[in-house]
Amino acid sequence: MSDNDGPTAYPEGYVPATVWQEPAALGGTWGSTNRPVAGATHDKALPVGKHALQLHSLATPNGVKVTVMLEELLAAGYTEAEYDAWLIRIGDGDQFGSGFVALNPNSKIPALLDRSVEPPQRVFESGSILLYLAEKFGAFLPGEHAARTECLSWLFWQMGSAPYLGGGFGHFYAYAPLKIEYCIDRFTMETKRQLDVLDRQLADNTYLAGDNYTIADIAVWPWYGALVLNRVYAAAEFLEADSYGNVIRWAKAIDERPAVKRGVMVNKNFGAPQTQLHERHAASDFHERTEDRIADDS
Ligand SMILES: N[C@@H](CCC(=O)N[C@@H](CS)C(=O)NCC(=O)O)C(=O)O
Repeated sequence: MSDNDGPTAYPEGYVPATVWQEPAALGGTWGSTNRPVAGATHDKALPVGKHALQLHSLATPNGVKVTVMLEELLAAGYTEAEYDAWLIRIGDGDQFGSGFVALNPNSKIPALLDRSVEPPQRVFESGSILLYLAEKFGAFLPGEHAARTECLSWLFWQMGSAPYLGGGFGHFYAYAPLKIEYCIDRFTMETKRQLDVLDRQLADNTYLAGDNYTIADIAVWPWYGALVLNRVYAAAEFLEADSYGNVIRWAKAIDERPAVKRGVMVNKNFGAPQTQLHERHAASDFHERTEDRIADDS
């Protein structure tokens, strides 16, 4: 991630005022996107492509969950899962445009519009999008009640746990304008505990919810898989990621899936140029990029 707003002078011995006052600048990476109020800042309609499913997103871990799901659905033969993926540049404030806010009042990627139903259905929150698509297509979510419940438990575990990893550990380890030992210790402790939770579950299970690859894996992998594969926060050594052997085994297996290799590229506007696909409107959009990537990997 980029966009460091530069250092902010935070004096020692801060005592909160009686009523919080908004600072002139927050500082740190992504600090300029934070606001204390919701709602749109400007009028901007969203583009509309030819497919029923319109995704507005960015290839952060939360965005990747949905592009991987859509690519998995297409790979499994669900042709109605064809989609247009439009880039939302959160560093530029695209999430505060009126069209995006109408799709997601929370102003965060990913957001989906399904135009195959009347009226068109908006879906926001990555976990809700995964569940919506799994139910719509009848895929990657077990039908039997106990197995479905186990899958949803891990899906909701991810939605509740990852803010400690991203907003807590990742923020204070990698993005904050100053290193605060207390914050890093607190969230490292929690992140390592979460990795141990996953490691113990994956000791006896091929995938998180058992023998089958489900939306639980699709939700958890972009955060915890990326963490142990050292693709977010450059923290694998700090966290001794290699000690979570079952998580590493699981993360590498999912990383090998062709749909995952495609999904991580969609709406990506950072990293090596051959790994980026800013917008995706057809399966053929990957062709040239993928050839480059394979040539690069060999
Ligand atoms: N719980 C939400 C979190 C989404 C989220 O935090 N998205 C971030 C990028 S990973 C975002 O859009 N940030 C822009 C902002 O905060 O203004 C989900 O899972 O969909």
